[in-house]
Amino acid sequence: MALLTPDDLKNMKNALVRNDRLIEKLTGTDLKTMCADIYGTAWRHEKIGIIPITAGGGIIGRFSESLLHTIRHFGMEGFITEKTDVAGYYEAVTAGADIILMADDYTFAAHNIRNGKIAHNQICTGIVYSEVLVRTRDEFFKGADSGSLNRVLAIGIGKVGRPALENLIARGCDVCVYDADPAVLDRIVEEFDVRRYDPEKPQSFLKIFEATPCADTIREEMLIPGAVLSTPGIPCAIGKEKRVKYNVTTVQEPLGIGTMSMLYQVFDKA
Ligand code: NAI
Ligand code: 1J1
Ligand code: MG
Repeated sequence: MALLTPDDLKNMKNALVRNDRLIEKLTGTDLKTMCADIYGTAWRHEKIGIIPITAGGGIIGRFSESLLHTIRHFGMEGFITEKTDVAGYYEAVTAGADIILMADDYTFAAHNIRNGKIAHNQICTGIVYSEVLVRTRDEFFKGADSGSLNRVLAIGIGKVGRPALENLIARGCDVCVYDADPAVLDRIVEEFDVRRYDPEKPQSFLKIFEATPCADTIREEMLIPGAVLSTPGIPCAIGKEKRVKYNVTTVQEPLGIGTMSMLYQVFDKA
């Protein structure tokens, strides 16, 4: 798995504000309201304990701080433990945390220790970024061919892309899939009722989901001008030049959006 670097998190505060506004512009609700609606849950002043974890690649600079910033930005309460790992876990629970956030190199989890619910970052990230496309209002694409409104191109069907694909299908989208690994692509078209993107017969889209660790995965021929790209992938799937040329609206942020999706998944039902 591609791990975040401190550099990826440098501008996350601005990115969070910008993307929250953008989500509201596209879907009509802000990120928090959208997450509450996806999972049917509500925040009831649960306290969130963030535990820095030293296992594997170790502490990532700005990681815990970015999580704390995210929850406070959205008006929630939390703290970062002084100790790490198991000592940090003990500290979080004894200090009254209701929900634990912690990540090693394989799993970033949110665990609600009151109701037992647990959430996985890759799954919740796929769900929330795909849901932005599902919820983007038709009016946003003024004058677009209405046949394109339900079609989504999904690029990178890995641990984030798969739950995104499942969500897009469950939400009734007509999905075209692409992955650089032919074995992955074969498996996906076998398992799901989706079409394979054929680079030899290019098709263009108004809605694109992307979750790969590569830059520049969006080819010009994939884009209808005015397209919306919802992508958790780092680095960004599209460069500035193409973004401007095709007037692409891009939802992308390195950590906070997925984290909000995890928290709402583990909150109690509304
Ligand atoms: P993964 O390795 O499980 O899946 C990536 C998939 O993309 C693979 O199937 C791979 O074959 C495919 N791929 C690679 N290069 C490609 C290319 N050039 N064109 C098309 N497909 C290509 O990775 P995972 O866990 O799904 O993460 C994907 C990305 O999302 C990573 O960059 C990760 O850092 C990022 N991420 C971002 C989060 C956020 O909140 N913004 C949260 C979690 C992950
Ligand atoms: C490691 C997180 C690795 C990622 C969202 O506690 C710490 O500082 C480290 N152990 C955190 N996972 O980078 C994933 C999570 C995007 N990428
Ligand atoms: Mg995110």
